[in-house]
Amino acid sequence: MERVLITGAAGDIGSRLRVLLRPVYRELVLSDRVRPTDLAANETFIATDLADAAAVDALCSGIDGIVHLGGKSIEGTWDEILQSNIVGAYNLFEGARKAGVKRIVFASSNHAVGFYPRTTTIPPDVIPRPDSRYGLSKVFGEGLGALYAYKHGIGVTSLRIGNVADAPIDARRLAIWLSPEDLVRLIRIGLERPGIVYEVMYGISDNARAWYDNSHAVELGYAPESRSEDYAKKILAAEGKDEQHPVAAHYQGGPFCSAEYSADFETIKKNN
Ligand code: 15L
Repeated sequence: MERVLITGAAGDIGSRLRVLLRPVYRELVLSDRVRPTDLAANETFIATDLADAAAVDALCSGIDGIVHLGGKSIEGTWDEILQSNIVGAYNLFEGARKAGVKRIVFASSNHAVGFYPRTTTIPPDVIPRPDSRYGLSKVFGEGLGALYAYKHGIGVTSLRIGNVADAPIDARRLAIWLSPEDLVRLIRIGLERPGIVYEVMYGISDNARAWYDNSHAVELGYAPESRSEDYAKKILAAEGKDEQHPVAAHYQGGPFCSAEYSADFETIKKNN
């Protein structure tokens, strides 16, 4: 991997990642709508709207590996999600195929499977249960990954990312927190590990309260070094006593599950 493209490079995760990946790869090509103000000598910025297929084709030219963070990172209207995350991801995989890109790491999300209860521990091969239009777009992206891996030979890794931050910010995030340094470890497996065809890993650190069975990631060489439990005492002591929506409290996706909720929760809970 010499030239690595990061889409969504000016976003929260992208900004942290650039700093950590700069010393690892010879050149980082960064794309976003807004130009970062602090470009390093080995970073090139190309402003790109991911919904513009021709622009994405040009962006992918000469690239060895892609970290696809671009698009909307929270819930949005159908039109926003459609353009940014569905059309955008399709254009990206198509651009990569045409340009002969070898590897893609796709930033999926815990919200692709957000409707699993917090009382369950899920492996990567569960049936998707998206909790939002945003989560649904991540299921689509994972599907694209499998299609382009098996049909076109791009080595693809989908990372179902929990929450990337310097430290977990609340009780829910004690289960799903991912430190930026551990994110880099996962990305490097996706970009560099020999033999990757299509893999799904959970993007979490070494979290004692995790809702995910990430043993497959460990088999692939993941050795996380951050532990959310180190922050648990402080977080739980500071956690507000505010009443949580029962749907948000029950499911892993939290407030993404309770937003716009209109089902009969008690009946669903009883039958499933
Ligand atoms: C995500 O997928 C979002 O991108 C991020 O903003 C957080 O909301 C995170 O999930 C989460 O579940 O905490």
